[in-house]
Amino acid sequence: MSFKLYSTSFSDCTRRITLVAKERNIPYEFVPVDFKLSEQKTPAHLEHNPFGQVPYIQQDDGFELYESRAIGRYLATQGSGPELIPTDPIAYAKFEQAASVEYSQFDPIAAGIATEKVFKLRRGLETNEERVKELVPLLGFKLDGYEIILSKQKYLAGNVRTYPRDLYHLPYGTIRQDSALVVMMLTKVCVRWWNDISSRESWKAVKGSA
Ligand SMILES: N[C@@H](CCC(=O)N[C@@H](CS)C(=O)NCC(=O)O)C(=O)O
Repeated sequence: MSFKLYSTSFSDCTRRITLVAKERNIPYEFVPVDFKLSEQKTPAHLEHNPFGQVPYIQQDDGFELYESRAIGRYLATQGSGPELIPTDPIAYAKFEQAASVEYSQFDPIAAGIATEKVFKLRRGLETNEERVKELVPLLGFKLDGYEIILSKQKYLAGNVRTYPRDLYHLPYGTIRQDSALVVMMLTKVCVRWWNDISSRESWKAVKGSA
């Protein structure tokens, strides 16, 4: 199996895909989408991603998929390598629980901080420090919950292996080395968990680019 990955090199959501592809030894071809030309908003692009965003993937047989988490989940079932999604119903239920934690507890706040501290600067806009001051304690409360979970088990979904949901924290968790987010992650969350997931070879391979 292989696929074409349509995105930009600075897309953080895209790294959810590339790190799962590395975990599962799946080759891909990167096809750049030019944001400077707003290529992601053209009718041709909307045919592939109706929200005018990246990433999306395309296989030789015509199969296409957008939404980075869904793509990562699909890729986790392809290729070869460590089992990333459990088949046992109880373990799978825990996987879904961890998925929900990443998506609904962590991501909205992490994305808000990333928007203020990184994405706005890329667009030549100023960080709203007041907003950051509101968001950072909120992230802190969420990470208190992580401490409780991770003091009882190795990963968010249990003790077995590293599921995509752990790995999906990496793009926003490391978005800028000096960002408040990283400091929060390293001081509040179980450092063992963070060191474990961020030292994966898959992450080392993709963290600098898509
Ligand atoms: N939920 C989507 C979010 C996609 C998204 O936010 N993509 C960003 C890049 S990481 C983008 O295309 N931004 C440009 C735009 O919205 O015009 C996913 O996970 O794939």
